[in-house]
Amino acid sequence: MFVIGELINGMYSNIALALKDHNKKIVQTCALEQIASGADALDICCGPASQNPLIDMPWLVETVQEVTDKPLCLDSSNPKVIQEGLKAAKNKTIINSTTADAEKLEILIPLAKKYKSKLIGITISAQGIPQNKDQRLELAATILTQAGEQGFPIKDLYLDPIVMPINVAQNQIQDILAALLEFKLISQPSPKTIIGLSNISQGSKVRSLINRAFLTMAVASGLDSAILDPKDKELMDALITAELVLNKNIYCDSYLEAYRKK
Ligand code: THG
Repeated sequence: MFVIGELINGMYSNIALALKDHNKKIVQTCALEQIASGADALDICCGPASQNPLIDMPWLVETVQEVTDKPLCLDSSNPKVIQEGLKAAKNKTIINSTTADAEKLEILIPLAKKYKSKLIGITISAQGIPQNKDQRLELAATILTQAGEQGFPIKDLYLDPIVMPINVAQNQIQDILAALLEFKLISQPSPKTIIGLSNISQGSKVRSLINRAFLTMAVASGLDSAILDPKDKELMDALITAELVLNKNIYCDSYLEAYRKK
């Protein structure tokens, strides 16, 4: 599982504060803690609090790059913000994200090719977030077709079925798990799959346990990558154990210690 740490996000009050006076230390500590906890890459998102994401995104990228060479997942719905992040990036990058809309695909696929970046395609369109598995598959197919036509390597494409909070869309969670399995079948070679895990528990009271239960199910549905809180130790232990149960890692009594440090 390719783990992308979610904590450098202006949605969190410490990062919002760091963005206000460009406090490097807060961001760099957050980066290093996530990596020490097992993150393979870091999501970078200015969030709604940022007054000037065109400045803040490259500042975050440069600040994080001073302390790590892990890949950076540039998270914005504005392609211009993503482009500023790409320009500043020396580390490998993942564009997060394009929707299935033509105007986004026409900008972001060429950008991903130009910067040799991976690309996340979320199954959202101008019509909004899909309500069931078939709508998710249709949007995934649109993204895959466009990527294929533009010569983007499908192995570098991550499809995201968009996880909905369980307290508002409980009936969709099984569809999301089924979509993860079926995305893999749409094309050969298969695209990769990704989710924003913590979405599922937004607004719920028992957050960590819901995240943990859902992650193990998503792993069983072939999930390749997740944006999550790597500092949640029980979550990371559940992830390692799920991969063990699925025979992706070899068992030994000390498997948690053995695989924690990969
Ligand atoms: N798919 C893709 N990218 C994404 C998401 C996705 N990026 C953003 C998001 N979803 C994943 N990242 C987070 C980060 C934080 C939270 C949820 C998802 C979160 N934050 C607390 C909250 O809102 O309650 C903030 C709490 C606090 O302020 O401390 O839950 O799905 N491709």
